[in-house]
Parts: sequence; structure tokens; C-alpha cells
Amino acid sequence: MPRTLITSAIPYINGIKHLGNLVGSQLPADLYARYLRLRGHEVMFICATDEHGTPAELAAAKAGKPVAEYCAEMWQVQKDLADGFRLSFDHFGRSSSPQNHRLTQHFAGRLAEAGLIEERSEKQVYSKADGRFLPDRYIEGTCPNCGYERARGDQCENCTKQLDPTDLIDPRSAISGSTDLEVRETKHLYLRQSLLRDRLDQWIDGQEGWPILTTSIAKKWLHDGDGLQDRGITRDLDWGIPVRKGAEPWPGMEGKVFYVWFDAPIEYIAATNEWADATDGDWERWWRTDKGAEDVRYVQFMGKDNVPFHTLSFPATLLGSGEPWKTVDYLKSFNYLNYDGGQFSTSQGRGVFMDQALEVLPADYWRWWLLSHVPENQDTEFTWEIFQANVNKDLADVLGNFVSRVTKFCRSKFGEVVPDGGAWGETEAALIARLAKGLEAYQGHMDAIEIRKAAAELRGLWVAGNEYLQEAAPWSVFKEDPDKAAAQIRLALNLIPFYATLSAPFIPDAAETMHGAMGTEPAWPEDVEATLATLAPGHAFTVPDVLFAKISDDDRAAWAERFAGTRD
Ligand code: B3M
Ligand code: ZN
Repeated sequence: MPRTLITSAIPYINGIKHLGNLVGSQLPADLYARYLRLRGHEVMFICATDEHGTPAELAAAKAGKPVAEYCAEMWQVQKDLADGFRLSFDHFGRSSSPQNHRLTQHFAGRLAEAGLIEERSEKQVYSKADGRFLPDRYIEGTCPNCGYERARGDQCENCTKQLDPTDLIDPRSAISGSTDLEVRETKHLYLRQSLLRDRLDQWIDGQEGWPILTTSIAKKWLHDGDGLQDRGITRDLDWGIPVRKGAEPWPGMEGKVFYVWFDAPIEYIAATNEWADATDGDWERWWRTDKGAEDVRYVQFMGKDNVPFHTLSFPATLLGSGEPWKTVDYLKSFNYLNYDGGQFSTSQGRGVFMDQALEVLPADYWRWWLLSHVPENQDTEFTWEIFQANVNKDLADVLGNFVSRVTKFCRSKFGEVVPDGGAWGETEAALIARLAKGLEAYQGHMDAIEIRKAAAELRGLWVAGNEYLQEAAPWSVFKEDPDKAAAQIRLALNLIPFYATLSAPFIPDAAETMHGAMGTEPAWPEDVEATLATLAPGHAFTVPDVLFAKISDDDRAAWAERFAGTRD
């Protein structure tokens, strides 16, 4: 059985994610996980909350709660929303877990032994107005690389360059806006990524068929300008993973924690360890190539801003440890989804957030639209008009209508059992040939994680069923030749479980309703003709409730207005 490890970028703990975040990592990862499970792969699908760093500390302070309590609560909130969107993680972990503490400290110890960690006396920005050292993200200024004026101290959002806060031109405190900043001396650990440059370069060159977006970002930071820089991996914060060398204390590092971007990707491994501890499973067979992971294919999903950390920093940790860790085989990255003429923004509360989305419509509507418009090759825009038009057409008019028409017609003429009617003719043979071709194309796109193309192909398969019905017109044929109409309807009924299985990765709830109504179980169609003969004459079914109600103009207008401003 092929084995596939799938990780989605782990969302920050502070706050609820917007649909742009969802479509840029968790949702496509879920699509792929569901697809591969249906294809018979053994899948380990991992996600978690990214709980360390200043944003968590500040959000907890704002909520008036101890940070550990705040994180525990927000983990549950995010977990419930993930369930609401039917994200089928095998484990949804927490980067603050004991497993991640142990593994992060372990990696730091190994990297130190390998001579890849250096202690440096560093000048760090202290804000007198705020009375504290300012962590990277809380210093804003002009990017030295591209001139963007609102670059953050850890990374420029505009050009994706990883930065150190002292690189910024005209820095100011993002907390108070104060420019009364002072540089003070403090000691920190640096991961000497520069020593790993050639190994990383070779490692990236050895990857086959990575998306251009991924390799171009990776290569850019390896070769452009100053190339791969050493990274500070410790911070002066209370909340985080204490700096230790494996199980040993690290003299001089008391009171410091690891940088959130050092421990966050390690949480992919730690979350699998959490899963194993909870289920008596074996996590090493997914992660250690000396312990069974050599035949695992590892696929990561993330937004483009996260790519440098996954093509350079995290591999540097894994390769630098000198241990046989599994590294990523395919890295799928995404552009941004924009919202109604601007950007989704968490800090400004602009756009639709996961909780709000589920308040107005069931998950499948969002899943279908977002996945069929996933920003694969360029940034994409969400507008309520386009959303309404696509959902009404694809889900209500095409798929939903097909299911409803066929089951209702059968009930009225033949009862709630599959009719017989004898052999099929040429029209049916043509449909089967069309479906077989479409299925092959669909599988090809799903295997290649070409999500938009896969969605278009799936839509095409739904359309083919509708066109067949239109052409065969069993409601007219029935008057002259009830047997022929019965045979047509038998084929059309058989299309419902076929569609349900193929559509399940996109719209799992509707797929379940369809299978439930037909009394079938998901089974991937290996042979279309045989699959369409699965429901034999006499097989009982029920007419399902309306699968997809149309979005009315009134709803659309009301939602557009409700989500036009910013959330409180
Ligand atoms: N939490 C950023 C983000 O949510 C960061 C990803 C970590 S992946 C290891 O986009
Ligand atoms: Zn920049």
C-alpha cells in the first residue's frame, strides 16, 4: 500500500483564520488526503496550531488570560472550525506539546554537536516606550531589499525576504509606533544555515517536478544577493520552548526560548508523535528513513510566504541534524486569495473568517468554490457575485439538479428501486466512454495536485450526466417505451454513487448524502462500465433532500454588506 505523509502549514494560534488562509494550505491538503485515502493510500495527514511567539503572548494579554490558557481555548476553537470545514486531519496537534519541546530541544542539541550553532552577542532592539525588547514581528520599517514601507522585522510580506529587525530602514515599534528604540546587547543562538548552502542547493536540485512557484522562491533565497543567511533561533520571551541542548541545560541561555519559526515545522514531526502517543501508533515509521519511512512520500501544502522556511530553514534543521529524517518530496505552494477588491487581512479583520463562513452556508459550498478557484498560478479574487454564480450553477443547477431529477423521476414512475429495462444502446456507450476519459483526466490532475484542472474535470463529468439526461429524455421516452426509459434511469441512478465518490474530496457532506440515499459505500471506480452496473435492478434507494439550495440575490446582497466592513 503506498504511504503518503501530508502536512498543512500550521495556523497561528491567535485568532480565527480567514478563507484566504484556509484555501492556501489546510483545505487543499485535505482535498489531497481525502483523494489518496479513496485511492487506497495509507495517509498520515497532520496539522496543528502554531502557538509560540509574540502574537500569542500579545493576544493572550489582550484577552486578559494566561497565555497557556488562551492557547488551549483557541486550539479548541480552531479544532472545532476545522471539523466544521470537514478537514480530515489524522491529528491536529499543538506546537506547545511536550513532544515538540522534546524534539525541538533534541534538534538544537544535534545541530550544536554538528557545529551548526553559534552563540552570538547580538544587538537587539529595545523599546523604551514599551519597556521591552521588541520581537522581530513587532518592529516595522522599510524593507532593505524592495523598499516596501511596512516590512516586518522577521520577513518582508512584499518580497518574501527573511529579515532581521536590524536590517530594517527607519524602524519603529509596531506596538506603540514609537521610534524611540535603542539597541541593547544580548546573547543568542544562530543556526549557521550558510554552512549548509551547498547541501541545500543539491537537495533542491534533486527534487523532481516541484512547482515553479516553489523552486523559484527557494532558489531566489539561496543565490540572490547575500544568499542564505545564518538565522537567530532564540528569543527573549517567556512563552515558548526553553532553550536546552537536548535534555541538558544550555549555559548562558537561561530564560530564553526558541524562535517560533524554529519549533513550528518541527511540530509536524511532534504532532505525529502526539498522534502516536494518543493511538499507540508508530510515528517514526513516517519520519525516520531508518525506521520505515524510506518508502513514504511526503507532501507539504502552504502559502507562498511560508516557502522559504520550508525549502531552506526546516530542511537545514533536518539535514543538519545528521540523522535520517524524512524530508519533503513535493511542496505545493499557493498564491493569495483576495477579497472583493482588496486583501483579506487578519489584522484589519477584512474578509470572511472561518466561523462567519459556516454561519452563513454549509462547508461544501465554501469547499467547492474555494478549491475550484484555488490561487494556484496567480492571485485570485473572491467576490460575492462570482461566488453566487458559480455555486448556483455548479452545485445547484448541475450536480444537485441531476440527483434530484433522476431520483424523483424514478420514484414517480418505477418506485424507489432501481428499474431494469434491459440493455443500453449507443448513447449510453458514448456516455460511458466520455466518463472513462474524464475519470482518467481527473485522476491525472488529482495525482499531480493540479486542483483547478481537477475541479474543472469533475464539473465536466457532472455536466456530461446532465447532457445525457437531456439527450435521452427518459420522461418523453417513457410514454412510448417504458423499458427504454427504465434502462436510461438505471444508468442515471448509477451515476449518483459514481459522482459521490469522485466528488467526496471536494464536497464530502454532499457525497455522504448521495451515498446514503443510494445505499452505497465509496469505492473508487477502477472500471467505469462495471461501476455503472453496481446498482442492480431491484436495489432500493431514497430521494435525498435538496443537496444545494441556491443562493438568492437577497442573501448575496445581505452577506456582501455584512462582510464589507471589518470584524469587531
Ligand atoms: N504559522 C504562518 C502561517 O500560518 C505559520 C506557518 C507555520 S508552518 C510550520 O501562515
Ligand atoms: Zn521586501
